[in-house]
Amino acid sequence: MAEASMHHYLIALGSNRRHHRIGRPDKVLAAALLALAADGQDVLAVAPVIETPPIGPSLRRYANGAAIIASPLRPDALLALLKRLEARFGRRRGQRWSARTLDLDIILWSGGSWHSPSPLLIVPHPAYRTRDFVLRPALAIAPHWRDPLTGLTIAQLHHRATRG
Ligand code: A4P
Ligand code: MG
Repeated sequence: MAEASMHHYLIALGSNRRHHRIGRPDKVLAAALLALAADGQDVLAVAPVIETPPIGPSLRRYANGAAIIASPLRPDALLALLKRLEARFGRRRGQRWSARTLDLDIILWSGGSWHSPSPLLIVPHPAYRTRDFVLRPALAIAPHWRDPLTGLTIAQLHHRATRG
C-alpha cells in the first residue's frame, strides 16, 4: 500500500464492563488493539490505559485508552470496522451511555473534518475537546496533533480542559 493513500487516525477506547473470557476492562482494551491489528490496521502508538470515573449515568469506572493507527480505510469504512469489533466484543446496543464492554470512537483524522449522516459520523468527535478521559490518553501519544476546528493541539486542549 502506497504511503500516500494511508490515513492516520486517533482512536479513543473505553470499557466499563468485564468480558466473560478476556476479563477486566483494561484487558479488553489490549485485546481490542490486537484485534484491530489482526484486521489489517497498523497500530503505530498506544497510550497507557487509565482508570477514570464515569461521566453520565453509568456507575462503573472506565478503563480508557487511545491509539494512533495508519489505515487504507476512509473514515466511513473505518467506522464500520470499529462497529464490527464492538459487536464482536459483546457490546450491547440500545441504551445510550449504558455500561459497555467496548466503545471505539474516531477522534481525529489526518484528512481533517468528516461529516456524514448515514451512518452518522462526525470527525473530529464532537465531544472530545472537554473530556479528560479522551484527552489524557491522547496527550501521551499525540500532544502536537492539531484539532482542525479550533486550531488547538491536544496538549492545548488538555491544558484548557484541566486548568479548572
Ligand atoms: N458517531 C458519530 N461520530 C462518531 C465518531 N467520531 N466516532 C456515531 C465514533 N462514532 C461516531 O455511538 C453512537 C453513534 O455515534 C455511532 O453508531 C456512530 O454512528 P455509540 O458509541 O454507538 O453510542 P454511545 O457511545 O452510547 O454514545 P456516544 O454519544 O458515542 O457516547 P460517548 O460520547 O462515546 O460517551 N466516562 C468515562 N470515564 N469514560 C468513557 O469512555 N464514555 C461514555 C460514552 C460516557 N462516559 C464515559 C465514557
Ligand atoms: Mg461511542
